[in-house]
Amino acid sequence: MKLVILVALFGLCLAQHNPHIKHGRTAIVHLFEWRWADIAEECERFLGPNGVGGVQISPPNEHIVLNSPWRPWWQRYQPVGYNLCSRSGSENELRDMITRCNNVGVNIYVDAVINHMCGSGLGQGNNASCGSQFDAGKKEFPSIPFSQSDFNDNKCRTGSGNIENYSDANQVRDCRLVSLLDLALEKDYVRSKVADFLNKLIDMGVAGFRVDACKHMWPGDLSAVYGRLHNLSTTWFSGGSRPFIFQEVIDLGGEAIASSEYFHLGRVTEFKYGAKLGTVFRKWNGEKLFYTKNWGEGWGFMPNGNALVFVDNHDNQRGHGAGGAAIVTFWDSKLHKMAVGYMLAHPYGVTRVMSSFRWDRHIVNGKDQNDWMGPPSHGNGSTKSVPINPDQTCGDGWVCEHRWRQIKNMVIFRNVVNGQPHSNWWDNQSNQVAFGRGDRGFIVFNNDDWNLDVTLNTGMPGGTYCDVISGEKEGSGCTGTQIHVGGDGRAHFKISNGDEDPFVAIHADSKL
Ligand code: QV4
Ligand code: CA
Repeated sequence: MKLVILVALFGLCLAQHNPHIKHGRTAIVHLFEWRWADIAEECERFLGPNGVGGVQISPPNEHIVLNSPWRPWWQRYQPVGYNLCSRSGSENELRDMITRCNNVGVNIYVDAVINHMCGSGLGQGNNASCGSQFDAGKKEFPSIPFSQSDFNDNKCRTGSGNIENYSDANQVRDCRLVSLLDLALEKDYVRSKVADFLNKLIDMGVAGFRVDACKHMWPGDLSAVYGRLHNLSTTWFSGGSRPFIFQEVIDLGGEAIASSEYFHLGRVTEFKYGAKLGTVFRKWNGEKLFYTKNWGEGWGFMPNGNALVFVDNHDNQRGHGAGGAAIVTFWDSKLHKMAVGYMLAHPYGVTRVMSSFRWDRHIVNGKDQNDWMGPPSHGNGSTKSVPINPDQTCGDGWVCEHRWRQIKNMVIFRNVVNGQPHSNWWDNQSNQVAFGRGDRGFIVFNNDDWNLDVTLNTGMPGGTYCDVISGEKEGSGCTGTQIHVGGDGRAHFKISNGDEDPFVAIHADSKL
């Protein structure tokens, strides 16, 4: 009996770690600041057909609208209510998107901002994305409603009311993060309002949540909120499925709060991953790609079953959050393709691909003066839709990394090798490495300043394969380099360090 209860409890805990991705798919893409109508189209025309497992969407609830700076992307991290109406669209558009994406096997994960409401500063005005009334000065948000006693100020012990010292766990959780009004999640009332908001989304068909700013919330409070969440909708998920939870906790070490405090509640963002991988591909601090032979837990990252990994995110691609200049973004496209390729080929973690918009980057003394700039928009501040060019790339300032051939094909690679072990490692004791995934896939990188010319054991069945980086299989042909694997599994690889994409990848489905 005791054992049964233990097993049941264990199962409950692990449940929120499962992304419930459909049809053996594996990767999530963050369509940062996209409109719901565009995401619905993208699910049907691209994500479903190309095996993308899910989309992380921007916060769907009502947020402040700012004039100075003008419509920054970060206004959406300042909620003023839980009506599902935002810069990305209306509740009806949101519902339509969730339905259409689920229908083509693509999950939706919601960015949930539940630690706080908007900033306390009156200078920000009182414009809301759907016109709801609120008064930040009086801490009143009548559309929910939240009022003064639903906030933490009485608990915070700093002079400014803001978080001043990250080595004091109490202030990190009970004081305001950059002046954002901090919710009293210890109150049953606040928990129930937050849970109602998330449950409405679950009932609409979302598969889970990226929970924002978890470092700033007590694990016990989060546990109470998660415990109130419904199971996923049985229209698209099997009965008894718990929502997937991945929690944003930035832990590069050296602070009072560790990501491990959140492991039992769901997955956690592993920020060391992108910071280290960026350093390795940039060859900074004497790092070499061959040191990644034990990539993952061997590098001091969290246990595989807890990790949500990414090369860059919407914060650190523009200098917010953590990771600094080491982070590799679309601005360094050559390195970015390699780093994302490495991540998608490697078995560690649940992977998330960033899909960005371009902005007028203007770095002065290491700081981007335009790190606030919002998505491509019309004169009235409304977000532009995403046009698709004839060559399948995106226009109007949308970068669409997820559509780049090399990244798209590595998402497919990850699906094809899913469940296979990391195998047949090779390196040149420098920045040329190769590894396979059982007998289902093999990848070779040349990040040295000289050519690679070597015969390797791929572990793959003999035959001719199409490299999915320089091209891809089209019908019975190959638009890229062909790789001949002998009956003994060995193949010859030549990669010039001058190539735009100095890496090669083959997998079971790219066999000609
Ligand atoms: C400023 C001052 C305050 C001052 C206040 C006065 O900094 O000291 O008291 O004015 O009004 C914006 C501005 C910020 C401003 C604040 C309130 O940048 O200068 O305060 O608004 O008006 C995003 C942005 C933030 C932005 C916030 C709210 O990154 O710049 O703040 O949205 O709009 C830590 C956390 C981690 C966090 C990371 C960025 O542990 O959780 O910082 N990451 C998540 C999100 C992130 C988001 C938030 C958390 C907050 O990924 O995008 O912050 O929801 O590491
Ligand atoms: Ca808090």
